Amino acid sequence: KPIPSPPAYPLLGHAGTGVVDPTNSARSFALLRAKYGPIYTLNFFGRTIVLVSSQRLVNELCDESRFHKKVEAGVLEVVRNGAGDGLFTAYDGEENWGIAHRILMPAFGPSQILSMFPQMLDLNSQLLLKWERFGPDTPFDPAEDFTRLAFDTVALCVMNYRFNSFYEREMPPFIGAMGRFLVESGMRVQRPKVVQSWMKETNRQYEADIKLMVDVCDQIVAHRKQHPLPEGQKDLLSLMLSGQDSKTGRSLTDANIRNQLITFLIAGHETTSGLLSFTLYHLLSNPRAYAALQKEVDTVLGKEAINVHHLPKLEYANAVLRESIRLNPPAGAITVSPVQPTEVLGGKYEVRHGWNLLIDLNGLQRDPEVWGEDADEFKPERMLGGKFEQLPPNSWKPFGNGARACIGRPLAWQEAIMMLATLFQRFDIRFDDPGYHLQIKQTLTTKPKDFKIHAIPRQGAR
Ligand code: MNH
Repeated sequence: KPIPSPPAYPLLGHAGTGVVDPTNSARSFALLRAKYGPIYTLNFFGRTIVLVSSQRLVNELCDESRFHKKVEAGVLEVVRNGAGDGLFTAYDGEENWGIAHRILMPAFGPSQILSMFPQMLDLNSQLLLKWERFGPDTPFDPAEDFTRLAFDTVALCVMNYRFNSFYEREMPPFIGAMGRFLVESGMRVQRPKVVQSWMKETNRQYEADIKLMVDVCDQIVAHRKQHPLPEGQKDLLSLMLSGQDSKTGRSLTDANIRNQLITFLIAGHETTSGLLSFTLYHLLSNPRAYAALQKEVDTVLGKEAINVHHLPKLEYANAVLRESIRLNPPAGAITVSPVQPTEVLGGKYEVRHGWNLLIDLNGLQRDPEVWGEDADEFKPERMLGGKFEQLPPNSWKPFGNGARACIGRPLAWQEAIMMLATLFQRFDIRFDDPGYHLQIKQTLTTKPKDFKIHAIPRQGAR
């Protein structure tokens, strides 16, 4: 059966039809799936992309014996201009992916993540102090300070390096360079090569942004070589510098280490900051959930300083994050392709090796067959009391799939739970503009746009 597809131009396909807005693809995909259903195809200059959004079809795409991650001919291939063969942009089966995965994976085990608690708390406190000191009259864009938090956290927890972003008015230069780099990488996917070669200034800026990111990472490595960690202390960077792969006996090359650092600095903060920002938006828009979270925080933390024993008791906070990332997954799509020359999806749609099959996470995580007619509503209760564990397989995939799923998930989750709980312990949060409607800012990932809040210290809070 042919896969549905919007009208296209000859040769160009859907390039130039404007069906996919590279500055808000989540919105474009929402319009397209409303019109063409849970599977449809797009074509850019002869390259085929299939968008898939129902749990029934995505469940097949998550079967790793049939489908693997695909980097080629999509935005990830362009992101390789900066992140090279780092974990996130490594090709399926690329040798350096296996070596780095085996060396670095153990650093993300449960006890390793718990041991990051003091460093996470250090940066968490910097945010709380800042908001407290600016006081209730100052409007904040939470995405900015959550970006500082997440960026400083990944650098401190995995590289023992301090960016000290909370002490600067401007965001760290790495973040600006990275944002421009990701936006331009997204534009390049849809742009013909000749047009690209004319865009001299854009291309110069792109190269300058890559160089800035490379320089920052080289500086982190140089700093470590001058100041080695104390005997017996280890972090992700020391594993990169001296770890040995148990299978091949090989270590990471200098070039690969640089790519991993860029990868961790990018992948490690954009999404976490998006998650926390969307979460505040949903809580402010849903006063019942807001009150339920505040009640849990008052019961579990009360006036105590947060510690590791509080974390597993923050069940409602956990459900709030799960529900927020369901409605607004900061990383909106993942791409796979058949391992065999052809596969048949849903018993009727033939797809071929080499095609890019995009799992539209916004669509998947709002599939009414799974989530019901109120799929678009924010209801943390659907993630509580064992309901999350009983969801149909592969209906909630904000961290990707299988071997290529997110390595930083437990780190991001602990950081987000800590931030949410301590924010609610210390502050009442209010919209700056009570009439605010959610708008999206997209780089490679998404965040709320022009969203501002006030943080009002709570009576009797610590
Ligand atoms: Mn993360 C892969 C989402 C936080 C480092 N991450 C992925 C993928 C998704 C994702 C989706 C799979 C991409 C793909 O299939 O192409 N990541 C998130 C989200 C958050 C997040 C929603 C926070 C919320 N990620 C983090 C943090 C780090 C990190 C924090 C680092 C500390 N992520 C990675 C790396 C990969 C990845 C590295 C690539 C893993 C691999 O392919 O081996």
